[in-house]
Amino acid sequence: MGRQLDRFLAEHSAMTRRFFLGLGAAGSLAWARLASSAEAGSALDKRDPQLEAAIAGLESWLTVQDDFRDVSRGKPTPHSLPDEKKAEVGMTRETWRLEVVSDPDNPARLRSPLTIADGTALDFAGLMKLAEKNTVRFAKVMTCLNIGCPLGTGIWEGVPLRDVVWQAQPTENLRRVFYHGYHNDDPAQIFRSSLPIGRVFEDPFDMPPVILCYKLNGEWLTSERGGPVRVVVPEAYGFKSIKWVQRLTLSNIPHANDTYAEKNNDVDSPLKSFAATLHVPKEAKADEPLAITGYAQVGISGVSKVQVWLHDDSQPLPEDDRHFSTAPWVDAEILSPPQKWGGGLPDDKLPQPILNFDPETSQPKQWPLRLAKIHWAALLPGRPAGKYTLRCRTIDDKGIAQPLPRPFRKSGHAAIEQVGIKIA
Ligand SMILES: Nc1nc2c(c(=O)[nH]1)N[C@H]1C(S)=C(S)[C@@H](COP(=O)(O)O)O[C@H]1N2
Ligand SMILES: [Mo]
Repeated sequence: MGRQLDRFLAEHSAMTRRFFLGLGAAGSLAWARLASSAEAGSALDKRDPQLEAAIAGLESWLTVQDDFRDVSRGKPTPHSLPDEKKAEVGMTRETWRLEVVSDPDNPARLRSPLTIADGTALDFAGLMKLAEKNTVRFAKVMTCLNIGCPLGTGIWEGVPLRDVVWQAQPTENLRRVFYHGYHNDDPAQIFRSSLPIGRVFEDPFDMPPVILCYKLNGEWLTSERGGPVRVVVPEAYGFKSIKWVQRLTLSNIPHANDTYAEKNNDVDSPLKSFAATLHVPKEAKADEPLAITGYAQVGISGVSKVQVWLHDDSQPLPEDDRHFSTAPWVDAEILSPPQKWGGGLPDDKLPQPILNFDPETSQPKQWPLRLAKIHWAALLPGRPAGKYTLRCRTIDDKGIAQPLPRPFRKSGHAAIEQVGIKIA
């Protein structure tokens, strides 16, 4: 709250002053108190100690590479292969090769395909050459469409995928790119994803580019995270971010052909916003306030609010209201960017520059930062003994409450979380 308030006051001091002065004597006193407390950086920040303790216990904003949850197919999973085997099959920086070829079934016209057979495939040194000209970093939460909760948050670093696509010199009949990684040389184990080529060539709005990623939180991408090189698609669920990538196929196919589509997944669905709890007192004392914390995934539609609602289970639920839109929700506090980033960064220093971060201050230019994560906290007034259900939800930047605007499960998790609380 401190830094957020400082920044707010710096940006809006004239307006804020006018507002409080407009309220007369009481207003100008309030202004004076607000301004001096912002300078002192505290007075207004006094939170309930119980809530402060819950906030202090929150997970770090960035996740250490090894602490990401792993979602990898393959028998055996490619990252579990012995080092010699990894070297043999191109899963090390020394032996990695990326081919860029035309789709024989729906050919795109390429002047200069990159193939292992011709000795023209891209190697890691070639990728680093491209990185000298154009290195991209962005913050992103990796979330599996099927699991729903984030697997980890990182600063992903790489080269725009388009820089490599252009090396193949496509000239015509290119509508889609599909790509896969090492799969134990067994076609049945190929896990493929795809993108419209327009998304690769151009970045809509303030989205970062699709990248060939080789670093995470400033360190080489580990084998488990998909190293030496994986694709990372900023606004997509995890299945678009193919690990151990070895081949791009440029195609004239006009529709998605992702492996993930086979299990009824909506493969064109971008990341949704949703809230979840982290700390909830499962058993509490009557009439004592309840300290609650949680996180929210910030999807492409942003997050303008996080709200909570504690419902007495002995009372009826709102009628004909599947998404509880008429319930008495209250706003939680969205916490400012963290004081410490975590994620195993040396000296906790972010690598620079990062897209959508201010290089001077190392702070995100927008908060809540899209495609990443925020934390929130709420202190709910005490309640009489009984059984209760706590629910939380996000409101996006357009004012649309979770689980809308896209409530279907197979386009990604957005269901409203509910947690039981017993008050005795
Ligand atoms: N080659 C390959 N890439 C893959 C997968 C896979 O099984 N094989 N799983 C995908 C899925 S479904 C998800 S959710 C993410 C998970 O990334 P993580 O294991 O780094 O957390 O990787 C994606 N990339
Ligand atoms: Mo996934």
